Amino acid sequence: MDHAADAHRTDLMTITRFVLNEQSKHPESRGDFTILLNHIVLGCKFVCSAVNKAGLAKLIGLAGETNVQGEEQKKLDVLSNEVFVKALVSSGRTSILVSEEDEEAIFVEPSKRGKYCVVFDPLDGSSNIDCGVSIGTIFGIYVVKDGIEPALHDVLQPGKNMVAAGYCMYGSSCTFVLSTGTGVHGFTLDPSLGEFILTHPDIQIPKKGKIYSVNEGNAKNWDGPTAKYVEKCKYPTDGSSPKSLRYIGSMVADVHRTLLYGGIFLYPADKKSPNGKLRVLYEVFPMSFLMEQAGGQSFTGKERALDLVPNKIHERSPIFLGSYDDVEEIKTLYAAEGKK
Ligand code: AHM
Ligand code: MG
Repeated sequence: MDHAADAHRTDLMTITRFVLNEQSKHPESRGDFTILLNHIVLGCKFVCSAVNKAGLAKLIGLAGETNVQGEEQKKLDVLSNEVFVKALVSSGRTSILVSEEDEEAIFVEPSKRGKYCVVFDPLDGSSNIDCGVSIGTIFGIYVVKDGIEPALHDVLQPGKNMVAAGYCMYGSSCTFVLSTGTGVHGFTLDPSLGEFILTHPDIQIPKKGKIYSVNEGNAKNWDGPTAKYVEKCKYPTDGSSPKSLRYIGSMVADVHRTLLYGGIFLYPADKKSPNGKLRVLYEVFPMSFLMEQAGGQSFTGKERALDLVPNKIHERSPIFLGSYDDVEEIKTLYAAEGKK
């Protein structure tokens, strides 16, 4: 019998244990964050199970269609949103929720309020569900200002004010990636235990990568610096090898690969979408927070992404994120353009 392996199995670092350890470094903490995170994790487990069963359960149908029982079918993104909203409200630790699925911010009723605001995309990349591509949940967490009635300005804050951010990827395994501002840590769902186990402690993105990731179908509408950068990826002028192109079209999967293997992910502005496509609060900020915590960078074409101050909850921004050196290159191209 392999006693070493056995000993390991009895000492699993679950996500709750990990967060409790972090919390013990702050004696003033009352465990609110651990409770909030447990509710987010519960939502992710629910969505993971629903995504895995989607084909079988015919959950893929359009919202508004009826199933054989005559009940209205819910699309997975609608279902996921309901799950997260209910989980977050019932945690008793939130005051404001911003979801990609809801036009307006949700203000939690006073009796259930807590000190956190959560911004989230319950099921990003959901247009990929039908073909089984990895999709995910993205979230960021702010703290409301003490003693003041929660208001929209509590969530219209720059990304650098987030206290935590993460995503859960529903792929060949279910992976939860989290940062509370002390590095980036990855957990994998052990389906037999129903627990996320620490499998990727302290993720560091390679300083330079060999992959670029962008929807090149938009190339004819790109601006000069983006076009130049992608040209350099394909035809490097410094004697290095061309980069490989990988684009899934599902942000969580593209960013997860970028975090682990290095490289750059771009969703730039173009003539048709001058602000790009991705949403500042629950796509750009959480992923930028993770990139910086892993030693990478994130840039909007104008500034550090986490410095941006959103004016609207569903605002969009161009985004370039990934390995430090790769993002540095695109920053240089935009700086040169600015001097023209
Ligand atoms: P969604 O929030 O409507 O799912 O759209 C966001 C997704 C991201 O996951 C992905 O990075 C991007 O859209 C892909 O866009 P495109 O199809 O334009 O390349
Ligand atoms: Mg989305």
